[in-house]
Amino acid sequence: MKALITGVNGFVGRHLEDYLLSQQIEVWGTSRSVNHEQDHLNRVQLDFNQEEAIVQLLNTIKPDLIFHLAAQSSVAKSWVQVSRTLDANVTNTALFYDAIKQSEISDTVKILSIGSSEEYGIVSKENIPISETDSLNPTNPYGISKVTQYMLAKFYSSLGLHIVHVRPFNHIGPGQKLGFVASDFSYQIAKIELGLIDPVIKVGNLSAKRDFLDVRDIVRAYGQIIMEGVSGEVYNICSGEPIEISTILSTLVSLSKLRIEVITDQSLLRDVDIPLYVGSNRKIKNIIDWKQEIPIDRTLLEVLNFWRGKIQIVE
Ligand code: A2R
Ligand code: GDD
Repeated sequence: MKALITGVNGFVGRHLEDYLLSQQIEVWGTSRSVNHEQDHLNRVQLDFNQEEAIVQLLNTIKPDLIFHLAAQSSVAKSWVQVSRTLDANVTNTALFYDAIKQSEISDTVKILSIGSSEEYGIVSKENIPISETDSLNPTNPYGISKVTQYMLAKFYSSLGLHIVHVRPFNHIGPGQKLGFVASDFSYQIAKIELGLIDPVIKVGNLSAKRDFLDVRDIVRAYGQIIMEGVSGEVYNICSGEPIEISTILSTLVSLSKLRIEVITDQSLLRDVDIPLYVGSNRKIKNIIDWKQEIPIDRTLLEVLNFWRGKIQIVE
């Protein structure tokens, strides 16, 4: 069995590659820029606007599975990069599906489309935990792009491609970039521990509640749902448990033995920040044998240790 991951060098892509390799699946991965040091990792260069080249690539590799991860992944960035977010997440996805349709694998390949809990946007209290049938009211360009990706998944599915759409809720873990809450807090704590900055941590909205999973639990679900999910259908991937952002902060601070002052950085506050996202995972559990395995406290320690190691190497 062969898999192709777009955006393989990103946070989730690397964890997904590890998981698939552990399942004896051959993995190929695309990036907009590939250097020769990565050749042994089956990396291939891919520009989404080069349709002919993508068709050729698919005809050469002939993957059985395609995980389409490549995207502008930051909600915060999407407020200031609206058209870039739509280009990366919507236009590129349509171009990619067109190329798949023209390739020799169009009848056989199984595709996973990555959406987001941000597709739900404003949710009324009686709809908590959020189910896949709840209405979609996105409140930011990222959420809009992911709803559109969902529409594209349904559209191309109706044209004959096998595409399953997933809505992962927040996922964190070692290797995540800055710009996401657990990494942003851990990075600052690691710098404070080394005396590189004053013992003051800058934060955004601490009152929001999110449904967090470890990225390794998420990619395990991806690996199974691509095989078992129904084309054109959508599946939440979530824990079902809300955690307040203030708890993420206090857990990380408690893992460090330091006294740290917390201040709100106005630039980290968003115009709209949904107060509560918590999902129902009933639908996915009906289809695959999956449950959360990694407790979030363990993930947070690993994220902090990741930044501790990285800062020591860099500074
Ligand atoms: O091409 P690279 O190697 O720079 O990979 C990046 C790729 N990417 C893009 N590809 C095409 N056109 C773009 N405008 C574009 N912007 C980014 O997607 C990047 O490494 C990869 C995504 O990696 P991360 O930003 O680390 O996102 P993460 O957390 O791995 O998210 C994976 C998927 C995305 O669909 C998210 O929206 C969703 O999971 O949460
Ligand atoms: N990034 C960040 N940095 N967020 C902060 C901070 C901070 O310093 N302080 C508080 N927050 C709050 C945000 O306002 C938001 O309510 C919450 O922490 C989570 O923010 P992010 O980690 O940036 O994630 P996100 O929820 O916006 O988006 C992530 O989850 C989506 C699924 O729900 C991303 O991984 C998306 O790609 C993913 O689709």
